[in-house]
Order: sequence, then C-alpha cells, then structure tokens
Amino acid sequence: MTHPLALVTGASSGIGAATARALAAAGHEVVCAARRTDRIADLAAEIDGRAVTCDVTDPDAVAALAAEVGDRLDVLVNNAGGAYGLDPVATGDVEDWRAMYEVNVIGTLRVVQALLPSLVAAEGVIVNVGSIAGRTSYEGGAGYTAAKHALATMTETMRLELVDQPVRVTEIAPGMVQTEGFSLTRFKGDRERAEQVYAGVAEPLVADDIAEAITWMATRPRHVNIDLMVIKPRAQAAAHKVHRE
Ligand code: 8X3
Repeated sequence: MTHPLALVTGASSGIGAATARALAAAGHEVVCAARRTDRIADLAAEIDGRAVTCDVTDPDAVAALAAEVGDRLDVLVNNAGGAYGLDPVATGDVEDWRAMYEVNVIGTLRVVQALLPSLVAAEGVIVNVGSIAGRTSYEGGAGYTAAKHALATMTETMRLELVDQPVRVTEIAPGMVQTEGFSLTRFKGDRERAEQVYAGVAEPLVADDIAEAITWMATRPRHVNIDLMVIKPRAQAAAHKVHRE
C-alpha cells in the first residue's frame, strides 16, 4: 500500500520536527526539508521518511526539493520561518526585516509555486504555519507581524484563486509555543532573554500541540477546508495578555 506523501519545511526542530513525526504516525511518508542536514537525516531515519537539505530562500534548492517530491503531493506544511529581533519600527534592522520577509513569505511562495501542480494532482492540502502575529500587531513585533500578515493574506488570496482546483489552502496561527529555537533565534542566541518570554507562564503550548492540530487539519476529508486555526495556551488571551504566576 502506498502511503500519502507529506512535505514539511523547517523540519529540523520545533514545530516542523514534531509535525513530521505526527504526520508519519498518522500514516504519511514524510519528506523532511531543512537547512540542517544532520538533524533531518536523523529525523528521517527515525520516522522512515526522506531528508532533503533545503533553504527555502534558495530557488535552486527549492527546485531540487520539488524534483525529489515528484508529481504527487498530498500534504504540504510550509513551516520554515521565524522572527529576528524585537525592535520598534523606528530602529528596526532593515536586514532583519528583509530576512523575515524572505523566509516567511518569499520562501513559502517559492515552495508553493514549485509544488502546486503536484498538490493538485493528488487533491492535496497546504497548511501554512502563520502566527497570531499575522492576525494582530504588537510593539516590537513589526517586522515579524508584517511578514506573518503577508503570509495570512497570501493564504487567503490562494484560497480565492484556487477555488476551482482540487486543492485545499489552510493556515494555522499559533500563539505562545515554547520550542528550543523560536525565541533564541529572535534574540540572536541570547538565552536569558529567550527564556524570559516564557517566564512564569504555567503551560505554554509545545510543538506537539501544534503538530497534532496540523495533522488534524491535513487529514480532514477532501471537501473540508479548515481555513484558519488560531491556537494559544490557556494562559494567553491575546498576544499582549499573558497570565504569569
Ligand atoms: C509566535 C507568536 O506572539 O511571538 O509566532 O508573535 S508571537
């Protein structure tokens, strides 16, 4: 029996790695794509999947990834992304903004463009990993909120444009998820600052919570499109409103 095929970008850690594991547990063959080859090689071995080294901002790497996937793809999880810096607009680093737009928006665009025919051929589903930062604004978040708003709009636009095609287009928008990498990347390796983000929060979400939700979204019947799932820990009522003990 052939298994449905899934591709997860940013699969080397955090939500991406957890999603690769969850989709494999749900019966998918999973192509794990990320920049860090050693990590995805280990993950692919663990879940009996395939590892493809890929930086989604590199057009040649995305073309090679699409070639490896082939002409049918059931599930595409566009998870590669991230935040760099927490500076106000007035002093934000232009290169941080550019990098965030490049990975969260252009990277997703490249992967979608390369794999849309394969998704249509399989009547597949796209899950874009957005953020509550794509639904609201917060001080210091601007480069990231702008990029995730762009991703949210891209998702909605695709759903309009592809309404007559056998492909579903969805977004999951997580709030506070404690992963090894997200805040460490945002604060450029400053572990103390990264840990402050979750300080006193009884139970932030963990990568497995998001992976489970993505897997549910990706395994609905073919006529069911989960447009948007906003998912936050109970202790977070809004981006700004977090209960700390
Ligand atoms: C992560 C959520 O609140 O840090 O995407 O923007 S937030």
